[in-house]
This record gives sequence, C-alpha cells and structure tokens, in this order.
Amino acid sequence: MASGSARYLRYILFAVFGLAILYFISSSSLPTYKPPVPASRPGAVGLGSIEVEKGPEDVKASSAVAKPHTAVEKPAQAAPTTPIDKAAAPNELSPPAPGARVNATFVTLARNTDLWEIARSIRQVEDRFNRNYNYDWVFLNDKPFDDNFKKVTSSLVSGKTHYGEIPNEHWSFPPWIDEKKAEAVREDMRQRKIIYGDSVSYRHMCRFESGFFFRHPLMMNYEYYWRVEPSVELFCDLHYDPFRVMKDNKKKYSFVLSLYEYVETIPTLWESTKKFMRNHPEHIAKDNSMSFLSDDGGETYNKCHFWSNFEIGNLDWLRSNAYVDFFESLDRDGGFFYERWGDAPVHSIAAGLLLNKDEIHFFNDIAYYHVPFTHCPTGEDLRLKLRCHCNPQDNFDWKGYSCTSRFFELNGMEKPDGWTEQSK
Ligand SMILES: Nc1nc2c(ncn2[C@@H]2O[C@H](COP(=O)(O)OP(=O)(O)OP(=O)(O)O)[C@@H](O)[C@H]2O)c(=O)[nH]1
Ligand SMILES: [Mg+2]
Repeated sequence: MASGSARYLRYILFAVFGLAILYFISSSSLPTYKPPVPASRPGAVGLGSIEVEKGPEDVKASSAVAKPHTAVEKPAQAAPTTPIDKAAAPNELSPPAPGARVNATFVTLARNTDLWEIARSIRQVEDRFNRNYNYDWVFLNDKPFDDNFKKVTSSLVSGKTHYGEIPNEHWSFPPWIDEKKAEAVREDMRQRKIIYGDSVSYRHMCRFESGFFFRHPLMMNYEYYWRVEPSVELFCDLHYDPFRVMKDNKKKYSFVLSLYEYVETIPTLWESTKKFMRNHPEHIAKDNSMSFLSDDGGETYNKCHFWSNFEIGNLDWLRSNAYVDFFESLDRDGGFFYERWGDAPVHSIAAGLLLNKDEIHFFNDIAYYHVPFTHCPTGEDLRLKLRCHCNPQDNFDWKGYSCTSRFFELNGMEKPDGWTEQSK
C-alpha cells in the first residue's frame, strides 16, 4: 500500500513537472505583441495591397501592451478577469493615425431636433475616418443648442466640439429686402409645389451657408472645413486624410456628387452672375471651369452644380475678396428671398468661375449618401479595399442627371473602369 502511494506520488510529480515544462515552452514561444496599425493611416490600404484590419479585440489588446506583464496573456484568459466597466475604454479602441493634422474642422448646421439624425452622420464619419484623426467639430444653430444635443454629440465626436449661435443679421431679412414681395413669392411657390418653396427658414439656411458660415467666430481659426448634414452615410473606409490631400495639392473646393438644379428655384441666378462678372472681371480665374456651368460659353447656365451637403473646402478662399464680393453682389439682388437660390449652385458657380480648374477636386473614394443620391466608388477593386457597403448600381456619377461626366471631360480625366455598367 505504502509503495503504491509512493508510486502515485511519483506519477503526480512527473505530470506536474511535465506540464510546467510544456507551459514554459509554449509561453516563451508566443510572439511579441505589436500595436495594431490603424487601417485608415495613409498608405495602409495602398493601391496594390490590402492591409488586414485589426478587429476591436485586437485593438483592445493594444492596451495590454502598455502593461508589459499582461502582454503575453491570451485574450481567452484575460477576458473573464477584465472588469466589465473597463472593457471598452474609448480612447484605447482606436489609436490616432500618425502624421501632422491640418488646421481643419467638421462643420454642421443643425437644429436641436436634428439630434438623432446628426448622431447617425457623426457616428459614420467617426467610424470610417475621424476616430483615427480626431478633428474638431463645430455645430452652428440659429437658436441655442440644448444640453442634450451637446452631451450626445460631444460623446460621439473624437475631437473637440464647439457650439455656436448664429448672429441675427446672418439669419434674417436684410434691410433692402421687400418682405411683402418675398411673401408673395413664397405663396406662389407653395401653390406650384416647389420643394421648400414656401419656407422662410430654408431660405435663411441657404443664405447663411452661401455667405456666412465661414465667417462665424468659431470658424475663423480654421483653414479647412468638411460639411456634414444630418442623416448622411459614408460607405467606405477613408484610408487617408482628405484635409491633407486638399492642403498638399492646393485644392480649394471638392465634391462627390453633382447634378442639375431645379430651374424654378433660380430663374435669375445666372443674370446676377453675369452682372457680377461684368463688374468684377478681376475675380474671374483664367483657367476656370465655365464649361462645367455653361454649354454656350457663359451665355446661359446649364444648372450643373456640385451638391453642397457634402463639401470639403478651404475657408480662406470663402473669406477672400473674390468670394465675398460674389456673395454680396448676389445678396443685393435678392434672389435668396425673391426666388429660392440654394447654396449649392452659389458655391458651385463661385468655384467654377473664381477658381482655376485644378483647385477643384472630385473625391471618388469618399462614398457618400444624402437622400436620394449615392456616390459609390466606381471600380470593384477600390470598393473591396475600402470595405465599402454601398451597392455599385446605386452610384449616381454616370447617370443622365449627374454632371460628373462633364467635370471629367472638362479636366481631361479618364473615367474609372466600370463606369459604363453604372451608367444605365
Ligand atoms: N439651425 C438650423 N439648421 C437648419 C434649419 N433648416 C435646415 N437646417 C440645416 O441645414 C442643413 C440643410 O438642411 P436640410 O433640411 O438637410 O436641407 P436639404 O439637404 O436641402 O434637404 P433634405 O433633403 O431635407 O435633407 C442641414 O444641416 C439642416 O440641419 C434651421 O431652420 N435651423
Ligand atoms: Mg440635407
């Protein structure tokens, strides 16, 4: 009996010793953990290679690197011991992309009631891009933002948030406008069922976006902006910093979608533009994009415009004498109230005439939706690399009502492979 117990004891000791050796070998052969490379770093999704995205688990594991003793723990062992309230420290989910930031901000005009629609937009912009770049976000409103709006939006934005109220002069009838005449126009447009035709606030919004957002005190410290509206979608990862692309390539204005404007909303906009061109020939760029705007050398407007609910642009250009003179000339003519001029044709005509062609940029790889149009990048290779979730058949670029083909032709750009299949 005693010798039997001794034998069992020897077996047990052997087994413990063997297990200890196995554990030593297996743990010393674990690879050293390297922090994940953010997929949205410039070059991370190079044109010739796909970099494997690190899932949230991997990224979370990067916090273990900071503590050398836990670096070799397998996630399966670590998980049950991680306190639930420490499981997802937001700052550790997404390491910042390397490289210097541009002096830039997102900007959103919104009402308090737009909260959940803008929350959706912010979340997409953050997930696809800004979580790695942490750019600021400026929110502007004609009324004070309430605490709930500030609380929710600031929790979603990875950069600093700023909330500003619009001064009354930038959101009201200027003194030279005949308000009775403006009211009669609205009534007429209401009867003709012109979209937003009877709205006063929509007109203030369009005038503010045309002439004032870039001069708001909160915007004065920035050089570039990216406009984001409620309920928009971003369908692809953004694998580089578009502000950096704008700055390094001296771009002043950019777009993803273009289309024709409803003629009923801008019957005299081109007459006003021509008046401005006669009065200020010094502001017209030599190598401008007139052929994007007009099919007869400037006689008439073909209604093409960049869709300004998305735009990344240079604020100093909008604050330049050329742009401000253009806006003030239009504003005096009264079409923001006597018609229903939108900021999209106003910005687009300005970009087309005041900028040289090579200062306007088309972002094919920023996949975007604002009801009812989609820009889904042409080219399957690109869509797969950028992990896009848009249906390529929805891409509006090459359809009949888009002006993007004109932009390509005017700039001598070759259309991406696959465009013909999307033109139907
Ligand atoms: N503060 C404020 N923001 C407004 C007002 N009207 C519109 N906006 C904002 O101005 C931008 C454009 O307004 P939208 O209602 O989206 O206009 P739209 O894009 O032409 O039309 P939709 O198809 O309805 O999106 C959005 O960012 C709105 O949140 C307003 O009265 N007050
Ligand atoms: Mg909108």
